Amino acid sequence: MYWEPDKECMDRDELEQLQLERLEATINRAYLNVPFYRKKFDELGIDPDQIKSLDDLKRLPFTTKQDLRDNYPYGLFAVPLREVVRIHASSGTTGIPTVVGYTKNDIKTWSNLTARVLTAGGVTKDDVVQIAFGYGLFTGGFGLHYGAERIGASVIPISSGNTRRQIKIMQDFKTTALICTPSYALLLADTMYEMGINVNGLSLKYGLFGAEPWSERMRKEIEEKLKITATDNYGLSEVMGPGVAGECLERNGLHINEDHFLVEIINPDTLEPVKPGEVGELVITTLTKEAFPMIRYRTRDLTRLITEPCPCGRKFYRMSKVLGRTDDMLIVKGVNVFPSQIESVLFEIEGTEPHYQIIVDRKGHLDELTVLVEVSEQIFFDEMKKQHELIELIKRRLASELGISVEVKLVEKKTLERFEGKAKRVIDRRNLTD
Ligand code: DLL
Repeated sequence: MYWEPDKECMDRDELEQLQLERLEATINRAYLNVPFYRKKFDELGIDPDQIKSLDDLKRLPFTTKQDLRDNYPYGLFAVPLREVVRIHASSGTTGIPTVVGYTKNDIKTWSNLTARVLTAGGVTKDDVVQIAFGYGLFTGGFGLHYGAERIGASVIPISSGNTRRQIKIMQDFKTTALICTPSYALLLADTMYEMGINVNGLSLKYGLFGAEPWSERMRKEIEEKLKITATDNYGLSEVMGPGVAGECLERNGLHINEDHFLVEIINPDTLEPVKPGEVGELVITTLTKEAFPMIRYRTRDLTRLITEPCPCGRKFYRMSKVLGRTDDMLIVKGVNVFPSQIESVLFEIEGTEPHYQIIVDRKGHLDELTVLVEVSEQIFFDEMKKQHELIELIKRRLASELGISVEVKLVEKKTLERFEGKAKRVIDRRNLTD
């Protein structure tokens, strides 16, 4: 049930003591070995020895993705390359990738932390684990692979893509746990139905999904279609990859591995901490990383902290499912719109499929938001009047949720693009027409 019960069920006092010791060590290591941090600390007149409590963390500067880019490729490494045994990178959207490194110890820690997440999601040494995350510079495949091996599960490192082959292997190798993005899980499920495969004949029990936001509706849909228990897990390459946080079988928030990561939730505008339990941007400080320590990294991910005890017995605080990213936020007609708001409206409406696409355009000087919604065949071929009613209903609901008017188009099942990795649901055409 637990991978490291002495850590995962640690008392808060003991945990905070450990966090402080590790924080002091991390700050010293960063100050001594990374000129970028030394310069920033010196500019602010901060002496690492002045950090004497967890609260003192607030005095330290934030680190952003831009800092990683400015120091491309190895500028933020705290050890010489000789000690680095693995390098990963994320491509990002702006061109310059962010590069991260791991020492031998970092890889050990990483495997342990993904082993925790996998165990919390139900995986044991008796499982056959199909890892359909990409293997390569992306951290998803390798990160979870090492954890699953550490547990002693039988790992199928199939990587992403080739959906029909995934399904054949799932059948023949008797896969019991599937690991990929939630959107790929849905694509696998839909392809199975198309191929006429009876999912009851599969051996699948658990699905561990992450690397992109997904709604409770999507969880329900995946669980029903694949007949599994689906948990969410979170991470980002800048601070490690998968293994930062993961749900237990209660499926009510993701336990953060707080003995390795110190988290804060801030208001992204004022940069001040939000009130306990409020939604804000997650900021992470690594506590044990050797090659690539991160101090107050602004993740851009929006979530809230859940401090109430979890019935599973783990003492680590949980974070709610990620609600979106601050940089996913669209400003349409001057109003802030998050794709997750649109998804949650569609969730409430009967007859719509979990596939949608958001298109933002500019006609003249006016922004226009169009939501394409897949609907069941029955509705698509229904009489015009019924379709019209559905469109009007979605429009009304969206307008009241978002505060702006939105165009809605119904599209036939399977017309919108499907994804083997992270889904891309927003197309912003405004730059092209500006
Ligand atoms: O996506 C690491 C990962 C791999 C996590 C496999 C879980 C499973 P990056 O490619 O660096 O790393 O992307 C990190 O993805 O800042 C979030 O915006 C988003 N993200 C990751 N996990 C979740 C999740 C990996 N469970 C970025 N829910 C993060 C929502 C997630 N968003």
